[in-house]
Amino acid sequence: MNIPDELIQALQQTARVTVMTGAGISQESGIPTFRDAMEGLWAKYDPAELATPEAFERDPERVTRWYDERRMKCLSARPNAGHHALARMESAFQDRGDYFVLITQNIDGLHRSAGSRDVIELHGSIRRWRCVACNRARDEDGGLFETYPPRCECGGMRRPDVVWFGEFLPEAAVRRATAASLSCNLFLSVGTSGVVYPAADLLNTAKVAGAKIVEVNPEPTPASAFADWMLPGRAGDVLPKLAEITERKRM
Ligand code: BV8
Ligand code: ZN
Repeated sequence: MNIPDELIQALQQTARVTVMTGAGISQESGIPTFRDAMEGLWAKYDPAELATPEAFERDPERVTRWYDERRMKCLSARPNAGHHALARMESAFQDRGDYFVLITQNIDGLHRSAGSRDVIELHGSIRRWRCVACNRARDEDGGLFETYPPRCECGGMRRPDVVWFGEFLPEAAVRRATAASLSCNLFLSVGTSGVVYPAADLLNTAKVAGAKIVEVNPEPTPASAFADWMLPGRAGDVLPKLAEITERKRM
C-alpha cells in the first residue's frame, strides 16, 4: 500500500503526534485480540464477563487463573514490527525536539519491550499484580502461580493490576492521555475496534481539538468515518512505512 502524499507531508511537517493502540497491534505477536481471546478452555465465557470485579468477587480462582494464563502468553510473546516501528517514531520525533506520545489499551507490555520509552497504559498491566487488602503491587515475570487466587504476604488475595469493566481508569493515565489528545495535530488510532470507553473517546477529543486522524486497521471500525486517512492494513505492515517516512529528512 502506498501512503498518500498529504499524509507524508503531515508526518514530516507535524510536530505533535499522539498514537493510541489496541489489541490489534499485538495480534501479530500471537496474542489473540480481546474478542477472540476466548479460545480453548475459555471458549464458553464472554471476556467482558470475566474482566469484571463481580466475576472476581464470585469466583476469584477462575478469574485469576484466566489472567495468569494470559500473563504467560504475554511474557512469551515478542514485540512485532508494528511495536518496533512506534518505538522508532518516538525516537525520530523526540530527537528532533517534537512531541510524540504513545497511549495503549493493551496490558501486554509489548510496547515497552520494543523500546518505547514513555507508554501511557490506560488499562494497566497484566504483569503487575496487586493485593486487594493492602494494595501492595509488584511485577510478576515468573511462571504460573501455585494457588489461585495468589495470596499476598498479608494474607489478602492478589489480582491483576488491570482495569476491569465498570472500574475507573487510573486518574493520571487518563489526564495524560486526554492532554496528549488535545494537544496533538496528528492522532493515529492503531489496531483498535474503538468500542470500549472512555478510551474510545480520545480519538474524538483529538478530532474536535483540530487534529488530523489516521486509522491503521485491516477492517473498518466506527472510527473510520472520522479518519482523514484510513490505512487498511496490518500494523506490522503499515507502521514501518510511517516510521521510515518520519525518519526521512523533512522536505
Ligand atoms: C469505566 C483490561 C467509569 C482488562 C479492558 C461510556 C462511557 C464510559 C463507560 C462506558 C460507556 N459505555 C459503556 C461503558 C462501560 C465500559 C465499556 O466501554 N463497555 C463497552 C464494551 C461498551 N467501559 C468501562 O467499564 C470502563 N470503565 O467506564 O469507568 C465507570 C465506572 C463505574 C460505572 C460506570 C462507569 C473500563 C473499560 C476497560 C476494560 N478493560 N482491558 C483485560 O484486558 O482483560 S478493555 C479491553 O477491551 C482492551 O483493553 C481494549 O480496550 C478492549 C478491546 O478493544 P480493542 O483493543 O480494540 O480490541 P478488539 O479485539 O476489540 O479489536 C481489535 C482490533 O484490531 C479490530 O478492529 C481488528 O480489526 C484489529 N486488528 C486485528 N489484527 C490487526 C488489527 N489491527 C492492526 N493490525 C493487525 N494485525
Ligand atoms: Zn496484602
